[in-house]
Amino acid sequence: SSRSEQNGSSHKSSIQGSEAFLRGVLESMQSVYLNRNPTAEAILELVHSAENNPLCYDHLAFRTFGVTGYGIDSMASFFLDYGYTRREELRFPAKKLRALWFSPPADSQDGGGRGIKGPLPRIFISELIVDQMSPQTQEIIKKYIASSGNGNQYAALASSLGLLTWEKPSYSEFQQLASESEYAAWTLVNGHALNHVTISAHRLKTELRDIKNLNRFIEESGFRLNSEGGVLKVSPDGLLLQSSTVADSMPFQFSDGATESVPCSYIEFAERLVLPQYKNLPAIEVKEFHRRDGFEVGNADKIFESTSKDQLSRVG
Ligand code: OOG
Ligand code: NI
Repeated sequence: SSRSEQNGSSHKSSIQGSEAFLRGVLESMQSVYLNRNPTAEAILELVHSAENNPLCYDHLAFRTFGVTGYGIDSMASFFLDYGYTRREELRFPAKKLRALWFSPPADSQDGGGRGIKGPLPRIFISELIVDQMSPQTQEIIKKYIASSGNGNQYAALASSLGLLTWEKPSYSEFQQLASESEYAAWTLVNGHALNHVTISAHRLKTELRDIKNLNRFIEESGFRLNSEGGVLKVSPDGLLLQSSTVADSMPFQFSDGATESVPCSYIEFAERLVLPQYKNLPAIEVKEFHRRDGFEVGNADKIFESTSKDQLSRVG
C-alpha cells in the first residue's frame, strides 16, 4: 500500500496505542452517561438525525470534592497522562467552586466519526472548596472520602464503570449537603460520573450551527433548557455562546433504605465565534483554533444551575 495509506492520512485511520485507550475510556464514560440520562441520549439522536452529519463534542465536564488529593487533580491526572494540557483556572467564590480546563493533545487524530469518535473534546473539571463549607458538611464529605480508601487514584476508572468510589450516603446526609451546596449533594450521589457532554454547535452543518436555531429546535421538540440568567449565555466579548438542558433525575437508593429522586446529568451546546483577527478568513478555511477558546466564569456560573432544584422543579 502507498505511504499515505500507511500513515493513515488518506483514509479513516484506525487510531492505535494510547490514543485508542483514551478514546475507549471516554466511550465508556459516555455510555454510562447515555444509559442514565434519557434526555441527553434523545437530544443526541435528534440533532444527529436532523444533521445527517457526525456531531462533535466541544467539551466533557466532571465535578469533584476539593480535598487534598481528591479534587480536580484526581480526575485531571488521567487526562494529563494521556496528553492533555492544563489551561486556565476559573473561580466561583459565591458557589465556593473553582475549575480548570484542559485542551486535547495537539497531535491527536480527528477521529473521523461521531461524538467521542470525532476530534477529542476539551475537558472541564471543577471542585468544591470543601474547607469553606460548614463543619457538618465538611464532616460528611470527609467521611465519604475516607470510606473510598485510595479511590482518588481511580476517578477515571470509576467514571467509566459508573461506580461510586465511596459508600452510599444516607438521605439525611444528602439533604444536609443539598441545603448548603447543590453541587456538593450532586457530587455525593453521582461521584465521578460525566456531568455533561457539550455539542459543538458551530461544527454542525445545517442551520442548527447557529445556537439560537439549535435552542429553538430543542425547545420545540419538547425539551426544557436551563433558563438561569436567560437561556443563552453570552461571554462579555460576545464570542462564546452556551446553553444547556435541565438535568434528568433518577431514583437513588440511599443507605438508610430511602429511595428518592436525585438530579443526574444534562447536555450542553456551545457556539464559538471566529476571533476578530480572523474575521476575513473564508468560512471554508476557518479551523477550531481560529475561534474563541476557553470558558467564561459568567456563563459557567449559570450552567452549573442545570442540576439545581430551582431548574428541575420549574414548570413549563
Ligand atoms: C459545569 C458548569 C460549567 C461550562 O461549560 O462553562 C460548564 C458543571 O455543571 O459542573 O459546563
Ligand atoms: Ni460545560
